[in-house]
Amino acid sequence: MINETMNKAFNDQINAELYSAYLYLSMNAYFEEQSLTGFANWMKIQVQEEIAHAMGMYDYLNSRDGHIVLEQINKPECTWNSPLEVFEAVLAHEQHVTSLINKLADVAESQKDRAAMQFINWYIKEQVEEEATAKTIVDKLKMAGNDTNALLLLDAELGARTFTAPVIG
Ligand code: OFO
Repeated sequence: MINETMNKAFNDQINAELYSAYLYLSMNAYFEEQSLTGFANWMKIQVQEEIAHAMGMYDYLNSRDGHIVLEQINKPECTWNSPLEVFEAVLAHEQHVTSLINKLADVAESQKDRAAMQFINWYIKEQVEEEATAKTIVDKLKMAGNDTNALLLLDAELGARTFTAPVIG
């Protein structure tokens, strides 16, 4: 059975992952409105990824005989001035999530919960990928600058993204 401190830390992170899904859904709406369907597709898949991250912890907490408490999800940002601004916000958000996952790992360590430490390792690795992906898109958007053709090429590239359910843990 998981202890109360660890249980609470997982519940908080489930909320943070669901907030990430909500934020990316808001970004999906922004791109849909701009008719940048490839960027919109990328965001929709990111929503699915974040829900999978939340559900990974949800299932884990249940498997450890924990107690799930679902809190209110905050309203996400909904206005941006450019695709670059959106992806700079994605990168900043993922850096923030990395710090949250590191704090979750600190709790597991302080509670000497070795099983949780091992489980959280998957998320630590995932955050490296999350930040790297966002950074690559930020860099490409900077390269594209005001070139509409370059933007549409990137839109086509992001439109090819598909969802594969992650195997967590
Ligand atoms: Fe769940 O990794 Fe992004 O936020």
